Amino acid sequence: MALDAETRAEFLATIRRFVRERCVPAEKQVSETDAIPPAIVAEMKRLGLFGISIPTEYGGVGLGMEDEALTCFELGWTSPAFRSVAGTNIGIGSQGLVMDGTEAQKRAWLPRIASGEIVTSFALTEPEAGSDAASLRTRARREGDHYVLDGTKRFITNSPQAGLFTVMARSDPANKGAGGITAFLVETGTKGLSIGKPNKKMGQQGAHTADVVFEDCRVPAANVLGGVEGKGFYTAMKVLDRGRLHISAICIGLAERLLHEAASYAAGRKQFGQPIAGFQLIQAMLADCRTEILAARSMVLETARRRDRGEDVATDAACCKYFASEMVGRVADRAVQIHGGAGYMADYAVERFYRDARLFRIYEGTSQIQQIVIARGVLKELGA
Ligand code: COS
Repeated sequence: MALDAETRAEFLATIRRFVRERCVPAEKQVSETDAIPPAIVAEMKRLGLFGISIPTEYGGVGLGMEDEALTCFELGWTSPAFRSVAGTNIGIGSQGLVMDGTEAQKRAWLPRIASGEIVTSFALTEPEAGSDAASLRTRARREGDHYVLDGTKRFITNSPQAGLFTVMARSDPANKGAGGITAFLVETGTKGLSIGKPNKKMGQQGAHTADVVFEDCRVPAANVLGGVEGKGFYTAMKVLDRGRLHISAICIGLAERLLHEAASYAAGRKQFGQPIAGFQLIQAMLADCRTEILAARSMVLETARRRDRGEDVATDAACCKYFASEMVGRVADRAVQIHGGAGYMADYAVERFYRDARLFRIYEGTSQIQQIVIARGVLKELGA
């Protein structure tokens, strides 16, 4: 559903105010304590941020992809950890249910996900199955009206906080490919499910990942996502297609913030008797940032609008993720360069964002996976 122009403007202004007045001043604290202040999380729930992508009939805000992208441009202006708190509820944690869940599953879970009462996680990656997601080894063995899950999932975002996992597991051992994989809804507290210690990461402090381990974990057959075996990989791919647009939009918000930091610094910092913003080599870097941000922004909005019209945008979502995540890396690099020695110091936001931005080229599909998806799309269009 697209918001009308007035509601959209009001909603975006509210998110902008929240990000700039509440999140930005807390960035340093979040980085140092590796935690988002509970009052900020509570405010995010009150603003509906956990449920922006969930249909209104299940208690969400029901934004279309274009409106979600515009919201992400605002959210991206601050440390990515703030986005991450609600990110799995908005994206990979909830969208399998939204797209392929049964009516009963949607009614049971989506309202609590939308309100932020429970956090959801998406458990696909494994120690031996990252980019090659279809090679996953977690097994699901049918026993009467249950399945028994065994295996380990790795780097699972928000798993230490999660109340519900969408777990991709191989239910048909004879089928080593995509068709042998089923998605399960597994509640925290289920016997045989345990969460490892949170990983120590390069950046994005305040956002947490950990291993999720299944040992003889009995899950009711009613928790097969969509009620049908063998559909889990396809659900995961559709969820990732959508997630790639969401992440692209976050990259753009962060790139805009980085450019703001770099331009402000350049305007104030004097060398050779004048602000460095007066030097053309600095100006070239600012110009390159602005141009690339505009390109990424245009790509994402156009692709989001096409998705809202019901078009298949899998290839173009990969183009967006590829370009926007690489773009924010270049922008972060230039922002540090413009800051000179100060940019290497933890006192400046760009030092932190430089590390934070590195993840965008990796999660929800590396740049190399996006290239593969794009190239396959091009060849498919050709009928090759
Ligand atoms: N939507 C729906 N179905 C899709 C799809 C999509 N976007 N992409 C692939 N499929 C289907 C294919 O049509 C194929 O169907 P059939 O079994 O009927 O033939 C099946 O899924 C397998 O597809 P494919 O042969 O292309 O799978 P591959 O093993 O070659 O891998 C990639 C495909 C590499 C694209 C996939 O493994 C991938 O996206 N990897 C990255 C995973 C990732 O992003 N991980 C990040 C961590 S999760 S946050």
